[in-house]
Amino acid sequence: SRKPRVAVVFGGRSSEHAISVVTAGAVLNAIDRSTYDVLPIGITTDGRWALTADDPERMAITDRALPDVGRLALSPDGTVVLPVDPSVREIVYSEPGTVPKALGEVDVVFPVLHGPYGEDGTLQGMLELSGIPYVGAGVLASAVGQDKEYMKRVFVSYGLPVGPYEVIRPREWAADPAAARQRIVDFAGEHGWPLFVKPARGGSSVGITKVDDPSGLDDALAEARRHDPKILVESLLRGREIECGVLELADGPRASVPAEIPPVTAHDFYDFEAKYIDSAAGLVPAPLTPEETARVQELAVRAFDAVSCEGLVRADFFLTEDGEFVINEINTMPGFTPISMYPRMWQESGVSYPELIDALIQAALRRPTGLR
Ligand code: G1L
Repeated sequence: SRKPRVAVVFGGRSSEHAISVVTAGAVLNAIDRSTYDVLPIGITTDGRWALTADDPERMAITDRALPDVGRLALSPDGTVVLPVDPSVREIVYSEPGTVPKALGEVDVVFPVLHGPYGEDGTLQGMLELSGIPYVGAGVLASAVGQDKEYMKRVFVSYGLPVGPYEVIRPREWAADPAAARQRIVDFAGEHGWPLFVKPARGGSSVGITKVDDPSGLDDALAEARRHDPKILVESLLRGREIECGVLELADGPRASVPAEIPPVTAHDFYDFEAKYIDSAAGLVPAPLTPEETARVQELAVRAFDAVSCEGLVRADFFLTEDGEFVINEINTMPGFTPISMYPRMWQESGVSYPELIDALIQAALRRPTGLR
């Protein structure tokens, strides 16, 4: 029988467009071509979908520039939209907000997209409506995974330990910003400074400020509000940063060997460049006792189940000075180049990068469309 056709969808209207292109290049490089037919579909920064050349070399960072879909969809002289995969007869380059017909000819979508319209459940909803299976979290888990407030509420209701936090909703801010600000000052009075002020939604670390005392609060709130009208405030949890990967196998979700992110000196916290680019800094496996390892693995699988994740999740924890794990967040689309933490944790657990890609596609193909 013919090979399943996998559409790798990447790029998109995100500030992390280039990271997505680089990641998709790594996936195209590693995916087993004797098992799968592959269709690379890039989304330009203005939201057009294009069938791009299956050419991972053009998707890497070079000394001249970061890769982007706009250029990939053009022939090397920059003029013509590239010829499509010969087996696809129909249109490839679509208007913003529409989907190329090429998607109708795929068996499974492998989304490699960051943030809004990519990992927030909207793409997943479009694929549900189209009846096309896809790798990774579904609509609800994707949306919960993009909202730090609801993520915590779900964790709490499933008995997972979370740190102290406060939310400022858009309407509260509009009605009385001074009262909202005072609520944060009172929170700090109870839990101590510094605070982290974050946009409540959106996956990356943009718009996050560490605030050491009340004098920095107004700027931090303004900065977070540039990215999201809903704000989340957390107190600093002192302790070690431990991550654990979860992968859905045929017999259920399994936890990887955990990793430790060493404290960073150059940055105030592990920012998004560090997260995606220099993740080689993480220690795999984390130096933990067997009991600590078992505990964090149990909590990671519980977080996967709490949010009804599918396929994979990276769960991020603090190991506090009194030896307790506190869950910070989950990521339904973690950094995914071969040197990113999630693939490295699985490598250390005996699952290579190509095997990981295969396991994720198999999980997507096993799963029924519709309610599950
Ligand atoms: F499809 C998977 F496997 F679920 C998947 C897709 C995308 C895992 C991880 C990612 N990661 C990314 O797309 C990104 C973090 C590179 C966003 Cl740009």
